Amino acid sequence: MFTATCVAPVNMALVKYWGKRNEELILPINDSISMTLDANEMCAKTTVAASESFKENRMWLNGDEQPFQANARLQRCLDGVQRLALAHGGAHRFPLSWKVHIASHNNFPTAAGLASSAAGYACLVYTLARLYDVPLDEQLTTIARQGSGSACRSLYGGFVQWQRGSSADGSDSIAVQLSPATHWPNMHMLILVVNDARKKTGSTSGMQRAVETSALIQHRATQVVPQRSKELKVAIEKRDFNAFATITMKESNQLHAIALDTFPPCVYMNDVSHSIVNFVHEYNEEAGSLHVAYTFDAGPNGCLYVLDEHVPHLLAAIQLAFPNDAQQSVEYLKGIPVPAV
Ligand code: 2P0
Repeated sequence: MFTATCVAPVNMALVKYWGKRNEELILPINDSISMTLDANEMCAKTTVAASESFKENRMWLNGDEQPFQANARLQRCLDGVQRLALAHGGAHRFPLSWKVHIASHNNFPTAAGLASSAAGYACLVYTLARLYDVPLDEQLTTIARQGSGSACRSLYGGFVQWQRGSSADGSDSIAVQLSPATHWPNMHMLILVVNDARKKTGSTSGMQRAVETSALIQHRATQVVPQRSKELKVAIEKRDFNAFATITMKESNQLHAIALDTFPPCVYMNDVSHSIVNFVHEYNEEAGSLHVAYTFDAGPNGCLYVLDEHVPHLLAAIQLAFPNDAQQSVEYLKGIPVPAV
């Protein structure tokens, strides 16, 4: 038996991926940019074993067996990595025909809008690549993308761009690292878990419905995102927190505006999410400049970006604004330093 075990962290989008131009190949309608968390914090951990004695491919997620054959994305990731292995001269240690058993665990809520599929599929594809001796390069990101779009960004640390690409086969829809986490070492993320229940409308169906029904989404993809992506890359390069924060918050707001413009609408943020938004704007107003930025994915949980020097003051203000005895609301709060690579 041969085995490989890897961990992959979640990434949080700054410029959001929302909408596909090809559902099967998972090709997006716009570029997206994200920041990857420390691999020791919110992550997926996957072990893959290959053995001559296994009768069929099997997969367990958080201890529960998942139907393998019925999961086209899972099958596509396995086929994709095996194809790359063949292109690199075949799996060197054992025949590619051997079946695999895959066990994956998330150390955070699954499908609560906390990028669990991003970490999960990135981890699966990377672990398969290790097992079959396939190198991490842009081709591997195209396989992770076919597991879950945002997964291609979790193959790299730091700041990462998923390029939309223009080819019909998706070969140029790849993730590239813009800069490693060490480029902006005092950048922190705080995750505010408002609700860790499984979300009602998943991202895949939410964005599909948006492409079909939103009058605003094409304007966003063609007129807004290209400019914002350019500006955010410059902000990251210059470590310009003010520009970074402005673009990030506007991106979050536009994602949720598109979700509401979808018919029937997708409502991901709740009252607590909106009070976090208000809190951040009031906090920045009092600070006299932008000290903190929020972003919300397809769920109610908030992600705050803040520089190291402002973390203690911000944490104290959050605890005052969302006191422990008032919640249900903010159940869990964790500072996640960006790792040194
Ligand atoms: C993102 N999200 O850029 C955006 C922002 C959620 C909001 O990527 O259908 O789970 O598997 O490609 O990757 C969530 O979508 O969707 C997502 P599929 P995915 O991070």
